[in-house]
Amino acid sequence: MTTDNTSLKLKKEVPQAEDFLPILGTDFVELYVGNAKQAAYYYQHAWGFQPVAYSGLETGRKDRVSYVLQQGKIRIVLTSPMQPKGEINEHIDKHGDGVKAVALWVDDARKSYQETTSRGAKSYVEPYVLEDEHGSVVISGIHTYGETIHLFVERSNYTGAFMPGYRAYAPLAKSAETGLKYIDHMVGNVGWNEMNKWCEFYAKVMGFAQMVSFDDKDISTEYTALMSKVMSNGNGRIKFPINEPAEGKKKSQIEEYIDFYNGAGVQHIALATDNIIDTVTKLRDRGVEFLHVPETYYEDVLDRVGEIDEELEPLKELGVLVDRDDEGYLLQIFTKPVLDRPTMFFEIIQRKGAQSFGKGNFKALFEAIEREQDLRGTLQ
Ligand code: TYF
Ligand code: FE
Repeated sequence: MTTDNTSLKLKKEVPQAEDFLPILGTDFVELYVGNAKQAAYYYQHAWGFQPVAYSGLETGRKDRVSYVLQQGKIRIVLTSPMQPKGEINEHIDKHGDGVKAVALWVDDARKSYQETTSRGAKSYVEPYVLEDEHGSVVISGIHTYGETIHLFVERSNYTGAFMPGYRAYAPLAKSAETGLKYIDHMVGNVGWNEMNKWCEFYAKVMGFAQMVSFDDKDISTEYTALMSKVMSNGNGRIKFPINEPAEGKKKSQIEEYIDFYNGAGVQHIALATDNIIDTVTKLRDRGVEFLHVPETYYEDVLDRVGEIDEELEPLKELGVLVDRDDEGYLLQIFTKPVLDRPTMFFEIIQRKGAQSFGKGNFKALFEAIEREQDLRGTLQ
């Protein structure tokens, strides 16, 4: 007879089915924007991203321009059209500035394409090879929610700065980094009753597993509600929460997003730091706007989360939220939308053991978002 404990242990030791889509990490996030030159300035001087590479007229590319920026392991690509019509113009026309591609770093872009399309993924681009004197990069791509895509990027044979077709980008002035290290998670907003469909897509087509699920009872305020499930890949490096709106007295933030983005898309990108007070102080000094949390949040926060390493005063001053789970605690804060449309925003997160998403903060956070919606007149 085995006890419950041993059977649990045994279960863990049974080898898992092989991961058919091993992912090494996020390779880059590409935004389609109206004016890449000025967006690059914003991400460099407000956020502390560093210039990496450039592609445009000077590199022989006449239809589009791209700036590649990096901070820690976070790489962003800002792309604008240089001609009328075409995919990029249509994307911007419909959505405003927003994330087009979440590119995943893989060992084998051909196999990634084969494994996902054979499981039902819709092809965006078949595998192709780019080459220059620094080697070669293989890229393939599939569609996900809305008009968002996943690219698979294989770069083990490449030693250049970014990719063939790019050259060094050396702007006149640089700004210091703000302590951002890696992408912790990227969240998608999808339409009414579409959350399960997209979670099944990540499970079936990409081999992800569900980490957590929040229903409208977990995530509701007096006025609005939403539902959310977190999908994660085999090695846990990639975490994609998916949100859908839920019925409430007033319009939820997810509906507001879908209205202004004209469909499903990336809602927020969570960037990790190992010193949230320092990072947020720097970002705020450079003009990045964060959601305001009422002082009352801090009256009982330590009763809720227990002892933490940080002093409460600077957290309160900046509006940083704290939550605890059985593995540790986390600190997080959310920017206001970084575009004129109330669509995409960023989260800054510092994990101190906790691997969860701040469930204990949902109410305070969603009330803060509702106050912003109210100012915009979109909380009807
Ligand atoms: O990613 C998360 O789950 C947390 C909380 O619309 C959250 O950052 C969830 C939904 C949402 C905004 C934040
Ligand atoms: Fe988040």
